Amino acid sequence: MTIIVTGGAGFIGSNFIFHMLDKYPDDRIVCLDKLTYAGNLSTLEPVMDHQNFRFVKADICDREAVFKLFEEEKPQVVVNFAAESHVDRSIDDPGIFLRTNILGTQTLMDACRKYGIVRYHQVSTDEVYGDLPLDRPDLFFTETTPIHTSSPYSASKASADLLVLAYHRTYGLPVTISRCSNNYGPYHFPEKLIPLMIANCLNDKPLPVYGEGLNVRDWLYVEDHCKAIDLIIRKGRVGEVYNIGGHNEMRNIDIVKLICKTLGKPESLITYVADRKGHDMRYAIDPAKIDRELGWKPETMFNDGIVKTIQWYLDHRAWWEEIISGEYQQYYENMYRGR
Ligand code: NAD
Ligand code: TDX
Repeated sequence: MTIIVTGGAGFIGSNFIFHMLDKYPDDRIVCLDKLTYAGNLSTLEPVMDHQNFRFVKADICDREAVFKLFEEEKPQVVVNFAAESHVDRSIDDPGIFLRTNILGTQTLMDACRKYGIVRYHQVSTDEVYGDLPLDRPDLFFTETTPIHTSSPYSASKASADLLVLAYHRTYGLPVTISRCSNNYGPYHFPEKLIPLMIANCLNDKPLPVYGEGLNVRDWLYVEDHCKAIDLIIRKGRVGEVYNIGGHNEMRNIDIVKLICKTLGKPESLITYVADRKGHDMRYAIDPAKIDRELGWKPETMFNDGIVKTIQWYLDHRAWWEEIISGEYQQYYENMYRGR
């Protein structure tokens, strides 16, 4: 089987490629990635020479390049991870989010229609459901929770989801969608909460917590997300949406304190900064459907996963230090200056 994985030089896509090549060494994986600021070819170094792996640098919005690749590879499965993924950047400049996340999805599905595939899988997010109040811990997102987005990022992901379902209904494209909660683990780009706090702690820099740090996210170890997608593309029902989450809700401030404690750094590094505009309060996934239909359950508990993750950042300093030098430095200055 040939699988095109878009966005495979990013955080979750790269972990997915490692998982797939390890588990199914006879399947061919073709990674299509534009290598934006968030894509890193060095991440894929361990598999670059794998005989069943090919990397192609291209934009998912580039119709000609995408169609050419489909013509060459005739994939059976497409898994679309490629996206602009950082909420703060979408608040700053929404345009590229609409282009990549919506029009890129359309381009990929048009290629799927033209060349024929067995499955198109859209990697979506729990953020399409909006947020839940802190005082209603009994409420969770299910697959039938109405779409109710807050940021340009989540609006672009929700738009793509609707387009995917429309291509299924209108053209009969065999699609599935997964909506996962916050991931953490190796190769997480250091602009996101957990890797940013680890990197800043290690450099004895202030730890910028938005608002009061009371917002809740439902954290899942990245490998568990990859295993869930693997199951969905093989056994999931066409036309269906599957929520993925670990029932592991944590307040931001508690995560930051845990990172300080694990690294032996003082909590005095914590700095409360201006809140994110439109900041979602709480995300919480009900993963009952994927458990019931596909037998998926998270395997890594947060206490183990966070220790493994911190250790990974300690062991791979060169990977993230290169990222936070250069262009990223300018982003950091702009995002956090005077906040
Ligand atoms: P990431 O930002 O780490 O990686 C995105 C990758 O997509 C990068 O390699 C980048 O170069 C590539 N890319 C961006 N624009 C492209 C384009 N136009 N053409 C081709 N490639 C392009 O993102 P991530 O955290 O790995 O997220 C992957 C997917 O999972 C996204 O669709 C995101 O919405 C979704 N998701 C992420 C999380 C999370 O916690 N990180 C949770 C749920 C869902
Ligand atoms: O410096 C920070 N300080 C801070 O308090 C950063 C970067 C974040 N935060 C807060 C904002 C959020 O409440 O931490 C929480 C997590 O923030 P992010 O890591 O930016 O993730 P989030 O906004 O929850 O979105 C993530 O999960 C869903 C991914 O980036 C999305 O791609 C995914 O869809």
